[in-house]
Amino acid sequence: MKRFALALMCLPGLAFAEGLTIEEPMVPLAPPGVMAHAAFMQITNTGDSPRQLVGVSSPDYAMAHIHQTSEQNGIATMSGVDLIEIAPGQTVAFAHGGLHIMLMHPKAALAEGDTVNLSLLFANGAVEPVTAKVMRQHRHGS
Ligand SMILES: [Cu+2]
Repeated sequence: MKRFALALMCLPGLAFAEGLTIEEPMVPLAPPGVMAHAAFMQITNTGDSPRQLVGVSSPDYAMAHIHQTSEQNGIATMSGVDLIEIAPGQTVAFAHGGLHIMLMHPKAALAEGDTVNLSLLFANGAVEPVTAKVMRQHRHGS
């Protein structure tokens, strides 16, 4: 998302997001050579006005997008998400099989315990920095 990075630099008085709680940000450890990673977390709007999540960026990857996995006729497909509205008091979960942050082409190999830097961009121009931990995850499917 080069365009996004550029737009950020042009924003005067960049504001950090307030009234948001990010819990359990993590990137499941992927086998070496896998070029697509995912990031998961829970985002809670602890403020009193709705928030619109409109994008994500990461300096650690060539590309980062918000994706939604949905299953149709037993086949999982992913599509891009342009806007996620988070109502006051609402928690939006990014998790396996649903919303996730798609991370493409890591700039360096990641090991367990490493961290991935993410920035969540909101419609009001606020940016929420998130540090996700690379963790081993035992599960079947994805
Ligand atoms: Cu995806």
